[in-house]
Amino acid sequence: MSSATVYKGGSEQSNAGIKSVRILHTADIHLGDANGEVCCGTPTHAPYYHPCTVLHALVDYSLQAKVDLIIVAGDLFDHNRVDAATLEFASEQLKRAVVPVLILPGNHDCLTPDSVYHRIDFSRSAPNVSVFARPEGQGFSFPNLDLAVWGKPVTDYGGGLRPMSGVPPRGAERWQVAVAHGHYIRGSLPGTDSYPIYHEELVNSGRDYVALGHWSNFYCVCQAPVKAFYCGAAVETGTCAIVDFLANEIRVRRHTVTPAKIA
Ligand SMILES: [Mn+2]
Repeated sequence: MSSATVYKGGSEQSNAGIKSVRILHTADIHLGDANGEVCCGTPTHAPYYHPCTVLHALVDYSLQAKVDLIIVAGDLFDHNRVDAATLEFASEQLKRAVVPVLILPGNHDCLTPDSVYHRIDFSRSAPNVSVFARPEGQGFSFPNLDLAVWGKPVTDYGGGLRPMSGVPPRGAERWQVAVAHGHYIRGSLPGTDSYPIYHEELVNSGRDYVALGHWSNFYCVCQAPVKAFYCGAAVETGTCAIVDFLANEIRVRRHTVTPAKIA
């Protein structure tokens, strides 16, 4: 795929046979929210997008852009009490994406005993969807993409969890990705933010790309040796990140979908 790919800085010959991989990285869609009071109490932009139209538009774009994998970096759902119709809608849309979809529970849809993720059985309704369900963190391997993704779900509302602690060493796959939902912190300011993701944890993660969620805006927090990006809260900005894993580099770009707005 990606016939437009231009390999720079290396001989094409030596790159022959290395398949490029494209990921759509989204977060903070907040399905089930009807009030616009999303993203940790921060006032949203007005007008804002209806979460359902955002998910629909993201899936449309994933098909158009021919992505290989979709990562939802937290807060797909606005809360753990979303109704059955919302769950059904989520399944329908994610199934429509066809490619694998990985969902990380965030602080809104955290993996508590009454979590929304215990009420939805994607294995029946959308078999291409998987949820990070192990509190200590979990890896998914995609041998056909030569890529693996590790993520640790948010498991409570307390804010003490460190989403990027305990990342295991790199696996055998060429591309190593992590996904985390929380606040990026540069330097050491303990206790100032909930779900802290420290700069050093990113740098030392051994990953090639870290897909972050929780912040409103598309934002690069680390370029080297690890690329770590917030994709933006989809329900507020309509943005997602398109990540291309090429032979010699990883390219990240912002894409904005244009769902219908609510006045
Ligand atoms: Mn959040």
